[in-house]
Parts: sequence; structure tokens; C-alpha cells
Amino acid sequence: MNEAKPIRRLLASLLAVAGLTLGIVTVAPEAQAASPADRCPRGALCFYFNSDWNGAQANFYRPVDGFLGNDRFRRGSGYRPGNGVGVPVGNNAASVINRTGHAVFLSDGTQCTGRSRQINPGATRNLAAIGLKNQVSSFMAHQVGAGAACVGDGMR
Ligand SMILES: [Ca+2]
Ligand SMILES: [Ca+2]
Repeated sequence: MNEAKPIRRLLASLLAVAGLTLGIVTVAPEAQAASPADRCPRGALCFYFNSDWNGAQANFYRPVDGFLGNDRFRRGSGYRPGNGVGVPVGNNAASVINRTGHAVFLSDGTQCTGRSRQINPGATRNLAAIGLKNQVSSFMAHQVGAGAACVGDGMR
């Protein structure tokens, strides 16, 4: 009888298990393929200089900002991330991601005046699609409540 056969069979199954393990290791990164929302940290409202969440980025963690003219885009993680760095956010944002966990209202006037559009939690929106491309001047999270003063104006 040939005693090498069982050993060969054992080696073959070990190699199969190793291959399977390697397969899982190489597949894992693809399973985590970047979605647009990954470009915005949890808890933040993120504006982008370009459409489709590209270009320079501005992350806000406060619930209100009544004047976005004194906030500036910084280097983002999207396509051509330097595009728009240093430009004021007010009247220059082309897309937005809302990871605040709350509905947020974007307004084309300062202090949340003028036209307003709701961005739901988790939404990734091109502002052209809601008529606010290069027009957003202020925002307020729903949690603040109606009647709350839209006066937060911190520099970032
Ligand atoms: Ca405006
Ligand atoms: Ca501001």
C-alpha cells in the first residue's frame, strides 16, 4: 500500500484551507469599498466645493451656522481634493453629506432666511438637484427646533 497518499490528501486540504483564508483576506478590502458617505466623518455635516462629494471639504459639528461666509473649504478626500481649498463655504458648496444623525435645513440666505431645503440624516445630495448649488449661506439642524435663533457663526 502507498502511505504517501493520505499525506498528500492532507496537504491538499491544508492548502485548500490556506487558499480560502488568503481569498478572504484579499476580498475584505473590496467589501469595504468607499461609499460617498465615508468621505464625511460620523457626526458631521460636510459640504464639498464640487459635485458628487468631490473637491475641497468643510466639516461642521455644530448644529447651527447662520453665516457660512466666514468658513472655508479644506483639503478633502474626494476627486481633486485640493479643488476649492481656502474658498468660503457660503455660496460655494456644490454637494453635501449629512452624518449628523439629524435632519438639517440648508438655507440660501444668512441666519436661515430665504429658501430652505431639508437634508435627511445619512443623505448624500448634489445641491444642484435641490436648487441650492453655490447658494447655501446657512444651516440649522432639526434638533435645534423651530424658533431657535440661527445665529451660530463660529469660525472653523
Ligand atoms: Ca446664498
Ligand atoms: Ca460661520
